[in-house]
Amino acid sequence: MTTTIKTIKNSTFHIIDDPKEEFKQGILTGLSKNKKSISSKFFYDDTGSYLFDKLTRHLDYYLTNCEIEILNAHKNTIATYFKSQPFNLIEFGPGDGIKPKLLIDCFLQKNFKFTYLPIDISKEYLKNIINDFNEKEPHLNITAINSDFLAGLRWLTLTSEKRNVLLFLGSSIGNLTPTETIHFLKNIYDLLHPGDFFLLGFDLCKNPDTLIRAYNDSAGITRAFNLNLLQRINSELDGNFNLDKFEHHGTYNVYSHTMESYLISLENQSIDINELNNTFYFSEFEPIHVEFSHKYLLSQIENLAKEAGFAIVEHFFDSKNYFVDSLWKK
Ligand code: AVI
Repeated sequence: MTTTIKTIKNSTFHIIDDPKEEFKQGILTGLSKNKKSISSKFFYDDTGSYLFDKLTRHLDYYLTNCEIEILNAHKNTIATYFKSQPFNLIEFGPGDGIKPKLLIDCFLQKNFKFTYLPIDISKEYLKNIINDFNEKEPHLNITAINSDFLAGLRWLTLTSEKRNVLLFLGSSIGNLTPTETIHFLKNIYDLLHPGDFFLLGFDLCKNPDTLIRAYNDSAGITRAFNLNLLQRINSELDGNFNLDKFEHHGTYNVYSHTMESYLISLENQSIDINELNNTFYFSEFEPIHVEFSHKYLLSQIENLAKEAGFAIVEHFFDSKNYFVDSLWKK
């Protein structure tokens, strides 16, 4: 067993050399707009990550359970595609590691020769995942890559000739805008080698009531997760948001197939953010857009694969057809 953490810095891609500066700029730009917005990438400080992990265990947020069901039911079939040669099992944003562990256990049982390479911008997340796997899977080779997803993938594909199997689970692709999505997929296609695989999670279109429940869960975890953005501004940028004066609102756009999340100001108020040397004015019921979560038709997924250059190998569904893990090949 070997375990390493590599930190990659590479100017070709957007590397976050200074996360605090990026956060400052993001908040300043987003709150200065006519229609205020904050990028959902800022959700994941320690509290945000903790709340998201908690949400994934709540029944209303069906996505995680569906994907766990898919991986459990289809891991042996998925494995048949990778059995022939040693490979790198790369993962973008491994989260709490429960989902990759299902595949990893299966591959280890089959004596596949592979190294697990989680890529994440958070060193803390990577350390946790390494400790967890070292304890539970002492025979697993891990090289954790502390970097932006694309820079990490670029480093890896430049330094290794092995076949790559890239995992991007959990439907995080749905948090990008349509333009960002195709740009991201094309970048991945360019970086992978011919013959490499890409297993990608997508949340499918379904009854809007189910969606609304998932993004307005009965335990209020999503609400706390979204409001934590304001708390993060208070603590990191010396802001004075009163969280009781904003409400979470999750709604489904039936035309774009998108869950949209907003924080809505409950009164006219002005907020000082001292580290930005700025005061922001909110009128009563003014929204801050904080997240898109796109839902997909299978035909849209197939079009995305095609437009990015990938061939579709197989789709793996859960029993309710709520979610799909789609296996693509370069
Ligand atoms: C990380 N991402 C896939 C989640 C989603 O479903 O869009 C983030 C989330 N936002 C609210 N609930 C969960």
